[in-house]
Amino acid sequence: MIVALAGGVGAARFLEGLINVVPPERVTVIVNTGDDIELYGLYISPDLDIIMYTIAGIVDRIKGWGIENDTFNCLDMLRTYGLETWFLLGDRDMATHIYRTFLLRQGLRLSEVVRILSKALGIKTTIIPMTDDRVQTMILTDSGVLHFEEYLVKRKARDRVRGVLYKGIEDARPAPGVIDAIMNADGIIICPSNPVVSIGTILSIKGIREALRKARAKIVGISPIVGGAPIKGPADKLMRGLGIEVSAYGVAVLYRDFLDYFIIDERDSHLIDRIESLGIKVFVTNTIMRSLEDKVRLARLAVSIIGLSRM
Ligand code: FO1
Repeated sequence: MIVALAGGVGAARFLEGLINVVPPERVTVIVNTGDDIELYGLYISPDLDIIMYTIAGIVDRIKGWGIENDTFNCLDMLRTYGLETWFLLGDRDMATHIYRTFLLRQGLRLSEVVRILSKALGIKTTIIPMTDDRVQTMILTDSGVLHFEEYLVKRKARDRVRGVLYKGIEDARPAPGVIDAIMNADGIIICPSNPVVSIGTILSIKGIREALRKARAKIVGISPIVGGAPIKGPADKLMRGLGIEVSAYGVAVLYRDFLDYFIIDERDSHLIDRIESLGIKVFVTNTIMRSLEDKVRLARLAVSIIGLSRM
């Protein structure tokens, strides 16, 4: 089994390549839920949905989130009622949130809900939320403490970042299957996701980082930072705000205690020596994923590095 740690859009793009390189049922994805948010009484889980929709082949490919060809009638009506509608939830996407909330209210755990939704969408890959407990990534700014989605979408990441807080992390435990998957993996991939608020949140759950350190499988990461900037999202602002160097090296430092290999972009080849001085072997390639071929090529490299090319 290949185990991947994942956030949202960047991870989903990579995973699309991965399930073309190895059988989808041989992949387990552990997904960040720190971005989860309640709106209109509905439980919304952006990263889980991005991963599910992408693997199911129904994601809006332009945006990288939401469902393709979705309409926004429900949101328009909510706006008519005077509600805030800064988080763009499509009509079909809304059905996911309604059903998830309905199942959670019946007492099911988030991991059980994900299993039900995945099955309904015909997904063969195992998708597990990092935890069944409520964790919320909060961004400390001069305008106050903001939920990550409020910081990113409502306020367009314009506030200066002073710190990051994982609300609820102390009481959160890994979801069933998370630690087992890591300990029994044949190979582990850290997807090109935000190292602070996607992978960083997963790593903050008690026991996960330790499991990665102890895992017998080789661990390869893919840098989400290329040429000193993130491929997508606000990783640079968050890293800078926390005093972390905004580079593939800065990411490698965050993963240095468990990472064996790191794939960085050609534009960052000048960082090889610095990263390798951390005890991490570096591989250089074009990491930008535009086409399916790009995704497959990157996934094939990751899989071959961890020695699983014949799975
Ligand atoms: N991102 C945006 O930039 N604007 C949106 O209105 C928005 C809505 C949205 C709805 C459902 C969903 O699953 C994701 C959505 N995203 C939106 C993406 C999301 O904000 C982030 O990209 C992730 O949370 C970070 O991984």
